[in-house]
Amino acid sequence: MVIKSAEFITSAGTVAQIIKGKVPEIAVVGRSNVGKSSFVNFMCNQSRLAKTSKEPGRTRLVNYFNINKGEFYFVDLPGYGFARVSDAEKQKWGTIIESYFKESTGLKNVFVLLDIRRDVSGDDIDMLNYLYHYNIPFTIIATKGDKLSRSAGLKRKREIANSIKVGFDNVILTSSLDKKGKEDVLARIEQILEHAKSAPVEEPEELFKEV
Ligand SMILES: Nc1nc2c(ncn2[C@@H]2O[C@H](COP(=O)(O)OP(=O)(O)OP(=O)(O)O)[C@@H](O)[C@H]2O)c(=O)[nH]1
Ligand SMILES: [Mg+2]
Repeated sequence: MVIKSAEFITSAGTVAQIIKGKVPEIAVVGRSNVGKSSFVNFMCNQSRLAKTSKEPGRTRLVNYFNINKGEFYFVDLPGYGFARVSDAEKQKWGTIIESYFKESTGLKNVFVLLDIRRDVSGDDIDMLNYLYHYNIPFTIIATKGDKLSRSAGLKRKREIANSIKVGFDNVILTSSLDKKGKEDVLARIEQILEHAKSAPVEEPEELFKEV
């Protein structure tokens, strides 16, 4: 898998604007400031495709990026768990994230980004529980690997894997700054897209039917 081209398509801020198509989508979620937009740029070999910021809360809409002219879409979502926004605003972002999960017809996998230095938060656990509950496949990506030495990074990777009860190899360690981990992520994307081709398409109504 090689990312040859990446273009911004559109932003969605309302349910009606969420793309309901057949192109496979890989969504990127995580706490505000964890490095979602930087991750998209890093993976796409671009510096300003997705807007990034030192201030948490930069991304407020669902942003779609077309990878390799329709091979798949990266979907950069607003962050959660940012303390300094009002409850009303938090609710609005929560709503758009949830709307995305419910309305998207192309979603194949959710990349859940976790800061390598931080303990997994209640919001992260809520997100993982949500994905489990609705049977949405996900991938754990640890970000900002450059902030720790190699050995400290591996130790934290193990702690994160243990705390969310996934295998050590199921956490992909990356650094958008040092451009590390790209091959591992690309291999994962290839796997996801291969699987999407062979798996039957599930209707979202079925996916979200309460059991
Ligand atoms: N050291 C380091 N800093 C990073 C890395 N990735 C992102 N950052 C920094 O983290 C901050 C937040 O990055 P963003 O990519 O905007 O984070 P985000 O998750 O999209 O944030 P929201 O859109 O606000 O939810 C910026 O200052 C980035 O430069 C990384 O791999 N290493
Ligand atoms: Mg962002």
